[in-house]
Amino acid sequence: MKNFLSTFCLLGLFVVSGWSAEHPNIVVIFCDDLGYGDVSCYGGKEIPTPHIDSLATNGLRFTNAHSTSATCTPSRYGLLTGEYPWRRQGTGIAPGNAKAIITPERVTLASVLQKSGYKTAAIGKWHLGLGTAEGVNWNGSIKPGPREIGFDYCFIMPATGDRVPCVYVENDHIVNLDPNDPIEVKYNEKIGNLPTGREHPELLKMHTTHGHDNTIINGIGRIGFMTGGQSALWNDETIAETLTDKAIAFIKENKNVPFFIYFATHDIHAPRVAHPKFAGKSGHGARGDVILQLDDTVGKITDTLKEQGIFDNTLIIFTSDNGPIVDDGYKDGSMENIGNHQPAGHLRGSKYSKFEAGTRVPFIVQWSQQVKAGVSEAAVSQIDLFASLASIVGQTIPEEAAPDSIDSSATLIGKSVVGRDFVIEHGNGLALISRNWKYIPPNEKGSRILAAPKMGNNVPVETGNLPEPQLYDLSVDISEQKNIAPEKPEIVKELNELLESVKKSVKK
Ligand code: NG6
Ligand code: CA
Repeated sequence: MKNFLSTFCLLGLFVVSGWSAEHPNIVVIFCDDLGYGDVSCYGGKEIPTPHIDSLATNGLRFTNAHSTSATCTPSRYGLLTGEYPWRRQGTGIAPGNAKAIITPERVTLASVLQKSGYKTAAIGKWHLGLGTAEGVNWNGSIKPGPREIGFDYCFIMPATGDRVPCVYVENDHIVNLDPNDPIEVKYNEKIGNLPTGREHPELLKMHTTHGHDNTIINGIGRIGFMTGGQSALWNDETIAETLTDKAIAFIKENKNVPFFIYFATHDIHAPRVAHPKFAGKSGHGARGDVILQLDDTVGKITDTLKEQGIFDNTLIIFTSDNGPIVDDGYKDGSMENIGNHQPAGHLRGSKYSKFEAGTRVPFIVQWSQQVKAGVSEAAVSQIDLFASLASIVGQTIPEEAAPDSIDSSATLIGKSVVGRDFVIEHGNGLALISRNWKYIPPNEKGSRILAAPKMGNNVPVETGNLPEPQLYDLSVDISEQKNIAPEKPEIVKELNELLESVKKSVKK
């Protein structure tokens, strides 16, 4: 990439000063549970998302881009380490008191950019564990965390909005914690006297459909138990605003140096509690309202970059950690008010699934100075952000790091239309896309349907598991309706061998 850029410089195809062309600011806006059909630039007609659409109008919108996994923790693990999460134990959906999953000796996307002179920040949802196997000292210094793996600054929610502790962590301490009211967290048993959703459903302002019946914080039952820390509790209505303000402050403070922000929004994960400015405004329940809120967040970030005069040389990647789900455990009006909104667009499946909706997510690259507006059908995966961003900033990756990440920078910035040879999809097992084919290996034992979470109109989650092999021709059947495995045994064999070889070997 460095050579590639220098060639362009020599040809005089762009003129930039000093380091800036090779050290654009990088902002990864990593949304939570945002589906392929949730935003208007991907065909959604019901919920307007003008700021996100503007990124797409001015940038490169990918139609075959995938998160590493169909749930949050593994997806984030893949993006930050460049290693497929299914290669490593302990990368599944983490409880709020999980130890740090990415340990300090690891090389991460953040540490590589940091080494390249970037000021790096993790702002938003973390969900990759904190502390060691001995536990985490919530009332003291919380380590290891993002700052031990390459982030200069962090302002995070330790796990998810629906998991305790419901507090922000800034660098290594809980924000606004009163030492006289220490916080304690447990997942295996109740701790303290705060009421739980199971014992006191009458205290809930948002009821559950499944799970989420442990400690009640702000009238919402969470996963896990906590006590203490009353002055530190977040306010659900202002999570988006708080995180956005932190990102804006970081941009302003670092406008004169290259910076990297891993900006992991809480929107649009459950519990969905929009700010009063957006509550009830979408006509599609809480899920629609927080999509409006997310769009506003994107507008605020892009406006700040413009005001600071650094928008043109900022590489913005807008994407999601996994596909959509309508009922993920709370009665928030999203199901009843789904109307004609299709969170997954025309794709089959949802979050948790290896059908396309599980990992095929919105993915927009905007970098005015380098990326021409357009649409790319190239197959890309978030697993490659590590090697690609390292390449864009001219940083080599140590041999042992990012074993599954391939430099796709030319494709990501639209200089090439060639995508990956294959994409691995991970959601209750593995699937593979190669060329126009989608292959799902047979699975005798895996559950076909998940009992509780639901897509619109109460459609249960289809994991993608079937006892027989599945093959779909995505070029004519993007909705994965016609299994043509029986008619194409040679393709099934080829793709099965490819998948098995990727599982066995580390590609590099
Ligand atoms: C599930 C939760 C769901 C959500 C998910 C993680 C229950 C019943 N369901 O276990 O609500 O939190 O985990 O979502 O607790 S993710 O986007 O962070 O992966
Ligand atoms: Ca998620």
